[in-house]
Amino acid sequence: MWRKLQILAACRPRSLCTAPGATIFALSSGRGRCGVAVIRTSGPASHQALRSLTAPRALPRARRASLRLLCDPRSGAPLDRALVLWFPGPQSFTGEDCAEFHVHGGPAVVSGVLQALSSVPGLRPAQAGEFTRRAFAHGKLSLPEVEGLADLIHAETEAQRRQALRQLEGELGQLSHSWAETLTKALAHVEAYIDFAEDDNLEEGVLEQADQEVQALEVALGAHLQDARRGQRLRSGVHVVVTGPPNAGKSSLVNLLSQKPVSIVSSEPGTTRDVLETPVDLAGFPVLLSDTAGLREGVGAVEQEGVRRARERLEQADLVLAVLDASDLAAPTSREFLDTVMAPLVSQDPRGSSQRLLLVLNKCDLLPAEGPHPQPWSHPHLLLSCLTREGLDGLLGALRKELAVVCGDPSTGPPLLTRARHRHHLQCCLDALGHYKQAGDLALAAEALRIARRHLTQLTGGGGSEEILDVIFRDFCVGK
Ligand SMILES: Nc1nc2c(ncn2[C@@H]2O[C@H](COP(=O)(O)OP(=O)(O)O)[C@@H](O)[C@H]2O)c(=O)[nH]1
Ligand SMILES: [Mg+2]
Repeated sequence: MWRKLQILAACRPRSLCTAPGATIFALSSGRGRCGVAVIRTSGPASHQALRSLTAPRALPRARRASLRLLCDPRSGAPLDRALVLWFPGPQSFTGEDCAEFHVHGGPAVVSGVLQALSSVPGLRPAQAGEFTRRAFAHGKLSLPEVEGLADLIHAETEAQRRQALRQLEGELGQLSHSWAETLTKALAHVEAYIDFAEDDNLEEGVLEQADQEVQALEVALGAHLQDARRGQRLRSGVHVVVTGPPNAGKSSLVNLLSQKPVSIVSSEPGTTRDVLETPVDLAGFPVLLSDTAGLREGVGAVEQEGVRRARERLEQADLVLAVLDASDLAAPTSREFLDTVMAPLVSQDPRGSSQRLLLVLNKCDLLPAEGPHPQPWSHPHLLLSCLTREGLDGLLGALRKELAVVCGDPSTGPPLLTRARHRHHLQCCLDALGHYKQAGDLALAAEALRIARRHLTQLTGGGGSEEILDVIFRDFCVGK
């Protein structure tokens, strides 16, 4: 039944759903059988909802858990013995009156309580993200905090969780708020000059002061924009592409790292043709690991297509894992790979390219125990055996280091930009500051500052359009 109620909510027209004054309810914990399920309400009829289900008892004390027998208000039939909480607004998650019912998590209990709530006048099922949207509308959360909350709910790895939590704590919002204040001050100086330039009482050097403030802000914004998209990468996953000549052990390595049989492993060269992508949590970082066709020339049409796809994927990689057969470095395919693929990668200007590279020499179990280690390339390499797992710890350590470079440490340093939306507003703000410097007259300069400031306010959600809000809240599930 509660599923049906959610479908009902999804079908309602927007005007009805977002109408202020309606009291919404939803299951806020996960679906399925569980120990405890949390159902909550938000809106002016929340106290009515609590009273109706817990009659004849009075409202519990605010923000204190109380044990109550829940009954269906229509039939009086008992539904469950549950903990209930009462959060009078504005001291609640949404800023409105809220109630919570912590019931036993069986589907029949949950559906019984949801049906009982739907019978209380003034209550209707919540839409996806509607609780958070109300919190935003009542100034409880800024837009970056809302985004942080969405990311926290979706976080699958430790590093993603740390980054989302920082954003939820509002660091990016506070930072852009302080930048907006700087611009307000600069704008006040410029406007004062426009209005009172002739006035002797005007402090000297007001325009120079505004220029200095703008310049300092330009530097700060520039530094944030030059973050190599670390925050975005951490949010959406780092692209790690495994490449190398045929038969080097690429698929074996993908299976080893993902701990599942993603790719077929075979001694027959050219087994892997399609790009096989699998999400992996590597040392707390979210990785999209791609296995690709072995790179070689002069093969049939299907394998050629595989090689084309492999090259295409290689270009999109944040981190390249190049795999070679340590016991077969003199083979023509190994040499060709080193000359045609590795050489351009290694010679890339490290500042110009954000692609990282790890060279792995696999099948080290086939090397003679005594004797010199292979040195195929000036680039440092790691020895590994996918067969015996020798060298795996070393590889995992190296991967952790590389991923920390690609994603940055989400716990330290300035808050990272986690979305293209943040980057867009900061870039537009920076562009407007450029116009300020080039402005031919003071009126244009003041207008440029206003535009720059507007972008910072939009970043935190002020003056954001409905469409943008819709996109952001779409990430939420019903009950959030
Ligand atoms: N001795 C040895 N054989 C390996 C190792 N890794 C992979 N192989 C074998 O090498 C062959 C090719 O492996 P595969 O992962 O399919 O290579 P790919 O073509 O690069 O994907 C298979 O027969 C594997 O069993 C290793 O570390 N040592
Ligand atoms: Mg393969």
